[in-house]
Amino acid sequence: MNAPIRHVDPAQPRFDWALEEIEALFERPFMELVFEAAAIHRRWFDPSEVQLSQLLSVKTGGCAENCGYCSQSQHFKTGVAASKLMEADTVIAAAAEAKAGGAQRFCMGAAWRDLKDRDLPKVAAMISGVKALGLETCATLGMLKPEQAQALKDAGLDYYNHNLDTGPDYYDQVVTTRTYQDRLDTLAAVRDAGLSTCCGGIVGMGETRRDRAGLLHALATLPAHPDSLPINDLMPIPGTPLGDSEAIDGLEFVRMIAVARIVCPKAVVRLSAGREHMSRELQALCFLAGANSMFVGGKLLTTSNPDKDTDAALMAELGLRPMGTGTSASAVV
Ligand code: SAM
Ligand code: DTB
Ligand code: SF4
Repeated sequence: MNAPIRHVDPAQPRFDWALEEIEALFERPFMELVFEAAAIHRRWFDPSEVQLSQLLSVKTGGCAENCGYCSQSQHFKTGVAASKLMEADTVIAAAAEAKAGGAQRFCMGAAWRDLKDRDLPKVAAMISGVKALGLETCATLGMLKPEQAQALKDAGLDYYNHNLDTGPDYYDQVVTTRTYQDRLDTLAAVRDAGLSTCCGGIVGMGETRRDRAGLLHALATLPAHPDSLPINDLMPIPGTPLGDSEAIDGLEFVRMIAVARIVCPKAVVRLSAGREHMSRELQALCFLAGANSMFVGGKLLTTSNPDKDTDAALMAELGLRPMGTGTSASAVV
């Protein structure tokens, strides 16, 4: 007797991806890949909706880590001056401005290797204040201990961003002051505290397609897929080891978005850093291939991002609107 045919729904999340399967997705004919990603996108999301986050660097520069892409590492001369942790009131005022500009989530970033307990009260005050404005809250503060993750949750934190950055085999070419396992441990603490996870990486750092597949494999085989999955195109920073990296081909970037959408079908995939250098057409292809989030406001952490009017025009032209509002982009952004 023949074995029964198993109908596998490609839109259902899977956690048993093999690296080779993900590599095979990258190898698919471009049009087929984008079509499949777009179809999966439509199974879980309204494809006209885009989630809008805004960043603020609440503690800039002087970081002890040596991430080869980063303007804020104390190991490299990048011209970014180190500053102290901002006052909570100043951060809350910036968040109110971001909300008025159309942001839905406010993400506070600190150039720290890890969160120190002495900074927790001030960070908790920022989070509570931003949450009280009616914004979703996100923070990215480096490594966390389980009890710190819980304290952030108690303060009103919704999301914690902690990226795996690249595939495990390429990781030590990018950073040597921490391990992949360190990142995975913090992500476990974040999940265990009941926080939503924001986890992705960077492309355009000289990695191979296999490394890019390796990053998506690591993400898709986590105990829970990231809720938000940022794909950053490297913002090359003069003075860093990766400052002269060759830019990734635009269509290869779209493949990265499409494969992310397929392997983590329910994640909100963010077209993150690097939009400043992308044409409208390339961004449109990314949204078609399953991206449904972006950073708004003219600045990321230390580098620039398209301004409010440019993004409002882009969203209007593409018929996109802020997620969950049912309102046209021009009315909100
Ligand atoms: N220090 C914390 C950490 O590394 O987890 C939080 C801030 S860090 C700047 C957040 C993330 O921004 C990094 O993990 C990296 O993925 C991304 N990033 C940093 N510099 C970048 C660059 N030049 N281009 C693209 N993405 C970048
Ligand atoms: C993420 O994945 N990208 C954001 C956020 N998480 C913290 C940061 C992008 C930083 C780009 C370089 C800069 O502005 O310094
Ligand atoms: Fe520090 Fe984060 Fe920059 Fe790495 S990416 S040097 S941990 S601020």
